[in-house]
Amino acid sequence: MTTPNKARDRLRIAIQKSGRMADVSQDLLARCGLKFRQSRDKLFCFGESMPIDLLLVRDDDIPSLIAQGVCDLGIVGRNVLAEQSLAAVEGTLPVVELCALDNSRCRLSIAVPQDMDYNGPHQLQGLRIATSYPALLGAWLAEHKVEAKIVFLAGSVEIAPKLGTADLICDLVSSGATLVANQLREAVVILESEAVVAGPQTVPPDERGDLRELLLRRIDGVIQVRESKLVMLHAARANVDAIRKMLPNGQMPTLLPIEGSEQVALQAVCYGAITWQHLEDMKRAGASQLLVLPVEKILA
Ligand code: PRT
Ligand code: ZN
Repeated sequence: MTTPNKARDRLRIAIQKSGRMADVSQDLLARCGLKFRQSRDKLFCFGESMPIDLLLVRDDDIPSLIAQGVCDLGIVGRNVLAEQSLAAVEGTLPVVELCALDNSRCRLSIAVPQDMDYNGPHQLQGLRIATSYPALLGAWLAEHKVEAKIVFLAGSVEIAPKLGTADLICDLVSSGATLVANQLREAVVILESEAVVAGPQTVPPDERGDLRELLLRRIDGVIQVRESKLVMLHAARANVDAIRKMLPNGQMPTLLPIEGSEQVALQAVCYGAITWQHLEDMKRAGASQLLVLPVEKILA
């Protein structure tokens, strides 16, 4: 593997090899137009369409691979990035969140036994809390001036209260089913998490820096496209202002004359859902020939 000191001209991205974020990460990069050829050991993917390669690893290794300069970017849960940033090793590059991806959503929460009434952080004083996130939990306890014992567990945190090794837990929650199955109740959310693109704060001053910026712009385009629609309609010029105000998060519309008509054609990219109600309101305001189309690519 290339050492951080040796110049590298290809961008390298770390993503999860297998697990909850593996498929969504591969899918996002494919939507950015990247194609890869996988090595036989299935750990390295060579970029065929652009000089961008992939390293397939455990999610916990992603922040440190970036901090050591082995990878330039990574896709990882904010929970993992935030935990490791608090516990970062001196002399390594600070790794920051560059863009949120709105998938793999979960929250890091303190959960108490179902029969415990939780009415504030002070109640946790002197208790034992099992977690895989000691740095984030420690920071939260310090912020709330609570002295509790942190019991570190790498996995199966939710069974600690049953086993008697802790009084409560601080773990990731998504649907809440795991907590219910273990007679626990979510009391406080200490971090809202989702998948993020992580990287060093500073952009390398070479081709890798340009590639990183290009890829981040494409990722931004892919995220915008998910929720965007192209709205097209006809209207009298006098009604355009009123109709424009009804477009949900609409960008400045393009107006085009219609040959042989007093009316104009309006088209605008809108972010967020366009409901039947939106269309009916626009029709009442004078719009006709309304069309709502999916957007495939955006490059702002
Ligand atoms: O092997 P590797 O180390 O790469 O994977 P991993 O086992 O550490 O991670 P993985 O694949 O389980 O999760 C990767 C990332 O997905 C996490 O770091 C989070 O950012 C995100 N994510 C989203 C979740 C969940 N939802 C989630 N529900 N990670 C874990 N869980 C677990 C949680 O720990 C608990 O055990 O699911 C259980 C709770 O789920 P509910 O639905 O019952 O509430
Ligand atoms: Zn992991």
